[in-house]
Amino acid sequence: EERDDWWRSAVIYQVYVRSFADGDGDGTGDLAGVRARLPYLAELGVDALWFNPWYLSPMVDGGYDVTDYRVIDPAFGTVAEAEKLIAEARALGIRTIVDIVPNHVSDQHAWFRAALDAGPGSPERQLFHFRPGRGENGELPPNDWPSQFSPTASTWTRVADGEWYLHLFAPQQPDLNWAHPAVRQEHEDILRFWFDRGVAGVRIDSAALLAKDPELPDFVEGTDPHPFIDRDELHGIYRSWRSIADEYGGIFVGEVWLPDSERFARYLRSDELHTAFNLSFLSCPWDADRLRTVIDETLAEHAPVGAPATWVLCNHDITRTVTRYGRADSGFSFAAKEFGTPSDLALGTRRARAAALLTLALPGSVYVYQGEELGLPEAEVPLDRIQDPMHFRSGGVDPGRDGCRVPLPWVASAPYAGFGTEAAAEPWLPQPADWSSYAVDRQDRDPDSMLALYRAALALRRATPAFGDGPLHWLPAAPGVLAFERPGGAACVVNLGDTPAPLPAHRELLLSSTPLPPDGTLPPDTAAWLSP
Ligand code: TEU
Repeated sequence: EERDDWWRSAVIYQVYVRSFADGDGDGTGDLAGVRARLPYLAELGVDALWFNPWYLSPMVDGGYDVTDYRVIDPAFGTVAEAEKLIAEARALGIRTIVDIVPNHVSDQHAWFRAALDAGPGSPERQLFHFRPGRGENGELPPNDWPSQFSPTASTWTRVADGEWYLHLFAPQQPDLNWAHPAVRQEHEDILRFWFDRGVAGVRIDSAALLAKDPELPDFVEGTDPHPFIDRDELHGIYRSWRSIADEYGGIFVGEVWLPDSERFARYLRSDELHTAFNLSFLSCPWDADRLRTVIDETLAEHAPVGAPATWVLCNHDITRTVTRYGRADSGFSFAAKEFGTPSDLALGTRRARAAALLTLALPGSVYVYQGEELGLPEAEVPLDRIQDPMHFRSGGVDPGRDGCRVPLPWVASAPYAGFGTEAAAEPWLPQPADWSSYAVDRQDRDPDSMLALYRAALALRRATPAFGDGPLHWLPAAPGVLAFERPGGAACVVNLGDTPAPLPAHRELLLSSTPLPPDGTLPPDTAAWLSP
């Protein structure tokens, strides 16, 4: 059945192509690997796939450094193959969302190479932020903006002729000048290029960073407007993008990291973005009061603009959920990298199972990051194998984000846990020794596995449309317990306390995150879905 508001309640699976499945055996995931696993994704029961950038790229930042938006990186496949994938997924009822990175391009992009060649004062340089340096000989960067990858790294790099260019991320990711009409035109054409190829939606990378104060002033804490975050010019850009999406019935999800909920909601006005990631669970500890506050605030900020909330437990930038929830501070510091003892991981896994049922019962749409359905922990990547530019920008202090990007385990008995073909090369990032214990084929046969839980929950969510977009009604509950009801009366109860909690009476159990005792109580770190 076709619904044009599918996105208001969708479960969207995030595919980090490089690490999903390797179809040609070169050690890197690819479109052939995804196509071969479409039946797996259909059986899992997701509504859409969001693909991290799959375009031509030197992969300095895992593809967030794009050389050409109209070409698929040859390590992944071709545009013709992407079109096949989009159509095959659609035939299984799965929509496709692509990732557009408008803030910057690769330093290998034709525009940047031309800008380097053309020199100071040229029209080619106007497409970026080139400036002379400060100091007597221009030897100091034009301003003091800190890098998004590390507070101690600069956002400026000097080129041979003495000018500097701005890059909020790595030096290989020069920022585009969004005040230039050609930059706007090019991105509108790119949107059409992918909508014409059948995609249902677009994720907008770093969506609040594109616009810059043209004076590029030093950053003074508390300055309003901020010189490069959340500037008003952005809303005009997204309004014109929206009119393009509307021609195709396509949708947007913005990566809008903003602490201020009113400012965040402005991106969700009816003529701008359909949705934006609500990333508040990523920095919220496993605590009933704190989670309830986050849920209430999230729903309150979305309500006035009529946009559905999105729920995110994990993504390719964040320490994996079971590792976060296994920590003494239970998830508070998503960027910290401690890997946890086996008993931390057991606790984290238990909580991640409960968190899955919690998010899947909340109003709105839910994002599931590949491997979350397998309960993968954050992997410890040996220092000499780390590839993430965040690690290098921080001078080696931050291990970076590779630990959540390790290639997936598919077949326990196969080399490299079946990430690739029979005689495949070693995966681009090494897998931990126990990776095969998480393999899909093993979990497939185990009714108590994380995979079995996700399959059951997604099937039940489909059969219970009230678990999607719509109102939420809190039920009375013991301290440390969250209990709420959705339209039609289905309920979700989560025990975040350390003693068993009574379950509401006169309801039938639909699903629990771990098996329940016969005495009708809900053990600590457990969630249950109950019938009306
Ligand atoms: O991330 C944007 C962003 O703000 C990141 O710096 C984020 O704060 C950090 O990763 C948190 O640990 C997006 C992409 O999701 C990320 O993978 C890219 O590296 C980045 O943009 C640059 O394109």
